[in-house]
Amino acid sequence: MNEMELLPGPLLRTVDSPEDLKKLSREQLQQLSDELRHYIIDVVSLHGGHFAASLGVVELTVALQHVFNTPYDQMVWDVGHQAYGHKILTGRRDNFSTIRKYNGLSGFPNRAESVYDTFGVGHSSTSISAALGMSMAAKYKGETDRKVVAVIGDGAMTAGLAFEGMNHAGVADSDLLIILNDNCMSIDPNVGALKEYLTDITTSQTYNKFKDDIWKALGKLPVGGHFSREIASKIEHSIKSFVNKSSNLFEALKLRYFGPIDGHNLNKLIDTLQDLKNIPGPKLLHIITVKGKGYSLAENDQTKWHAPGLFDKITGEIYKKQFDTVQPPKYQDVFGKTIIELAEKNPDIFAVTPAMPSGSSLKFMMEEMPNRAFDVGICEQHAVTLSAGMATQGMRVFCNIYSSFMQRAYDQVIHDVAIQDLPVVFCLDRAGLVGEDGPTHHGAYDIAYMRCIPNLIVSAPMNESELRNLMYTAQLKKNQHPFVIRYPRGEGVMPEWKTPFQEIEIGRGRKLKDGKELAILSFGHPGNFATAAIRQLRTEDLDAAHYDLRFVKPLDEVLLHEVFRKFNKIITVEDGTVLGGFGSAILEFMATHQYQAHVVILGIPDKIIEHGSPKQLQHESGFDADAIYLAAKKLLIEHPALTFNR
Ligand SMILES: Cc1ncc(C[n+]2csc(CCOP(=O)(O)OP(=O)(O)O)c2C)c(N)n1
Repeated sequence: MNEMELLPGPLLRTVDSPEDLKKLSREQLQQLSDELRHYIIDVVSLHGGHFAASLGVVELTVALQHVFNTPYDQMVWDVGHQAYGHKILTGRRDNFSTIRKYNGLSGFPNRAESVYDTFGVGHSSTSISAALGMSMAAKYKGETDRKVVAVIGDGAMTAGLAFEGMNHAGVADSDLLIILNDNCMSIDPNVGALKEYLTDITTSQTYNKFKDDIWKALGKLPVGGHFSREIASKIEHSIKSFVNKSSNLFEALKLRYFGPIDGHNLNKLIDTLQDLKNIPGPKLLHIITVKGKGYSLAENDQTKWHAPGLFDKITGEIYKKQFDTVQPPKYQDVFGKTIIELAEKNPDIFAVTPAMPSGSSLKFMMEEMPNRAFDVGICEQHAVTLSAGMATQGMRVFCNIYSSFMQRAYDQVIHDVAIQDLPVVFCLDRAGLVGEDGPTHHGAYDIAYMRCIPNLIVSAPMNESELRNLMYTAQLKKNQHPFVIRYPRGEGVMPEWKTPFQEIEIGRGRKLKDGKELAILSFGHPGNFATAAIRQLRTEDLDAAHYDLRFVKPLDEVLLHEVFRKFNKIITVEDGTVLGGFGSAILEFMATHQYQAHVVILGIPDKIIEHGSPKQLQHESGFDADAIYLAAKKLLIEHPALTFNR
């Protein structure tokens, strides 16, 4: 299929807003669900994006929009990677194929994009707290008819934040409906005791009897009628008589529990939501769905089809980029293979990931060494403190967390690791601008937020070999401090990446090239952009030196004295915020030692960088090879008087 054939089905074409689907019959709503599913398959196969999660909530999306009065009623999608159907039904059908593209629709709900996107998301497990906040505000304002719904997956439910929200919701006396979309999957199979509990509820006969009895009780009441507090309390009483309160986790948290029901049965969903809409107080509906529903390949390999990239929807072939030459591996795979090599030699090595075994490539070690590598669920805070606990016992834990998700665990890094100076190794994946996932996922702040913490070593490799050597160095017995290694999403630069391990002296940078007119100081992968810019400058007989600092903490002061004695025009390059990052560290050094120089700091500017391809965003931010080249030319042209060497 091609772009020209990309047409929504006949009924979907008539739905410009949720108003339009309110009028449809049950049969038409079923047809609409089918067309919605096909449209998502068509568009994602041609344009890419998150896939399986949206297919799993097609019926729920249609039912919610049919039953609730959005945008007055507030609907909060957790994570938001499953909200493609929501976007299509809420006025974004015709530009849906721009999703995740530069200047196109965001891949996640976004308040700036639509009134139907009630809360900006991307990171998981915020929906219950956000929805509760909306519900409490509505109550305070006297908007007693305003309904608030949070839709959260079983993966997102594993996070502490979700429990904090429920803990409050249970006593807040607000009209909040939490829908637990249980498909047993996170990106990888979901993990933990909660997952087992949910499976028990779904399969146990006691709970199924409980469920049937509730529905019977509800069946006696007028469907769609308005329940008074009195009737609601009768329902509650009948629920309590069926189930010992403390035997249901959600009931124990004072949320009325309903379900589990089949989340693909549209009629059942609509009837249930209509009933629940009129039951006051905090409540949770447990629905069972299949991630990837309706596209059998996705149903059968849900991790692969979480976000498969472009594919042929008929054959299911996922297109790979075609290259003429051997390509370098991804940094993540270098991490995944290297950690096994190191763990084979060092029995103290453990590894932890909060719900990203595939994304981080820790899955290789989890397969080979299941008792030394763990997925702990979407629990970044726990991952950090767990690693700290292990470190107290002499273990050397590689705690692999995406840079933006590490923001969740900042206190744990300071309180549990840094203050106690425990030698945990933090591998911050997806550092820098991640591209299509956009602002919620950019790893923009870690250089700034890590370098201000005492005891931390903060490093970034410029290529695969450097990543291996930093990992090797971090686990050496003599290096007993917390050690951060940050690296970007995607390919490095060395097809021959499997180099022999070499220790890197901590805080030691390297001079990659001498030069005359100016010095470029880089940190991490953007050093490769500097190399390209220097090549370009050379064609114009301009000679720039290049230093790869490797560590932003501790800084290589010996090297920096050399730089500042020789050059008074300096460009710093990093793929992090320019506020408080690598460039700032260089300025601090310059001020402390009273050097004078023109320093241009290139990195992520102090604004929200939206989504697009990494190349587009690096260009927009102004730290790609072109930007470095232009900054160098400008420095030389604007300050010719300073073109002397000291
Ligand atoms: C704080 C945080 N950590 C990790 C992720 C990466 N992530 C995105 S979706 C997802 C799985 C969510 O599973 P679930 O909530 O069950 O939704 P499903 O995809 O199964 O519909 C994960 C781990 C994230 N978005 N936010």
